[in-house]
Amino acid sequence: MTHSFTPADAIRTRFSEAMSAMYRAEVPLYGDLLSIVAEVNAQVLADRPELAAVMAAAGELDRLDVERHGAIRLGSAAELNMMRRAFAVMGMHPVGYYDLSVAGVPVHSTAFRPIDDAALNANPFRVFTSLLRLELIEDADLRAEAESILSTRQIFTDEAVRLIERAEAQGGLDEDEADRFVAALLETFRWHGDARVDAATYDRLHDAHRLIADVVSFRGPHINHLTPRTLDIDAAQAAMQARGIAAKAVIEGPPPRAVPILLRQTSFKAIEEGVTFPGDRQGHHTARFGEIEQRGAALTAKGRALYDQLLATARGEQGSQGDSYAEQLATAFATFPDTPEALREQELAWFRYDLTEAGQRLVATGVQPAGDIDAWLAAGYVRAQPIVYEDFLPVSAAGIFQSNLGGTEQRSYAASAAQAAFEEALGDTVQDELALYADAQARSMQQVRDALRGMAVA
Ligand code: OOG
Ligand code: NI
Repeated sequence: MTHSFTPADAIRTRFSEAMSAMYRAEVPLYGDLLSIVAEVNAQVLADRPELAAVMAAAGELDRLDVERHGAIRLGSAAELNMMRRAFAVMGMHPVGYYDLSVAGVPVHSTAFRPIDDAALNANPFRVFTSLLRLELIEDADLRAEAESILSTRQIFTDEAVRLIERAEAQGGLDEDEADRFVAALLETFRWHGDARVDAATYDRLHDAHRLIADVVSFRGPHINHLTPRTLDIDAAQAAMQARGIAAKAVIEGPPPRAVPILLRQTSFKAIEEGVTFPGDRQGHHTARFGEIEQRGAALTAKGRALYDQLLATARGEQGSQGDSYAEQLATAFATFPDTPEALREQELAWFRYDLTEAGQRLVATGVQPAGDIDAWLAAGYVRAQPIVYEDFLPVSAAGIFQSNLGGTEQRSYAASAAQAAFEEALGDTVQDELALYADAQARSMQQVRDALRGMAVA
């Protein structure tokens, strides 16, 4: 028997579209964010044809309109384990380990996302996935109670589990199975307003930490935001404010730059939702919010160390001379090189290499140019574009968690990364994002060398 399986990229796209339609219906603000981001992006591409050309050449223009990331928070190892298997059906794999306990949030996290170039360009849908760390709840009784509540929760429908198992056994899903899988898995991400715990339990969990109530009280890990990617977050934020949408005052991440790096994000407090507790008691809960982001160059370990150092400087000096945070950030980052050439020469960012038109013409002549990549760049046969950062930033994520938990509360936990425990729950290791970028860069260099060296020496 021959199978014709639906490509994982196609299942991921269907799922992200279904999620987007669901979230638009559940959180009206999300529709506003999409239209503002679409307008800003169209304007940026119209104003900057050179950027449009670069993105088109890199295959990145098409993905922009569909590009989203979401976030969920899980309650147990078993949930995380099954979630890994569900995402694998869609070609999404765990990348990176984020310890948020340092920021007073009792979770640790990974990002499920596609990893190879073609899959990223097809649809880079990612889900920041956090696991509650019950061991960080100090009150032993409350900890035991939360654990027991979660032990009886089933966040996946039987149909979803059946189709995950079938995909693993067969090596894929046919068209009909893929559609049923998407519909079944969507149930896990939906908002369920009927709490599994009574109002008094909710209050106790909430007093321990709002996030604990959010994870433990409900039937599933409702998707808490779905973020479109803008090419100009300052313009998008101004457009939001002009429409009266309350954005966070601060854009998380690096300051505005000529060559954007990493990730800049801002979030919007979204909705307070009605909750029905057993016995029909009514209450409310704030879980879901809006967020937009701008993505820039992925940094090498050296670039990232410089970024972390400058960010710490800016945060440490905040308010010291009456300057705003934006000013502190701009001052601190003045020393971070801001041209593609400097970022490449100083090995601060990762680059993808390809042939220019002159390089392609040279290949057609069959004449091999002397030297290596640097010489070919100088001669105009090859160009280097920064590789887009596909991951997250723990300091930004913590800021976003904090602002959307609805308060100024700060808890502190003894900082303790627990990657081994996380991976044990996951049932897999997380991939190292730096190794993925290094591979992408090395592959592109090899392709360029293969193209230019398979010929007679000039
Ligand atoms: C996740 C927050 C992290 C981001 O963009 O950094 C995140 C959460 O609030 O569950 O999505
Ligand atoms: Ni986010």
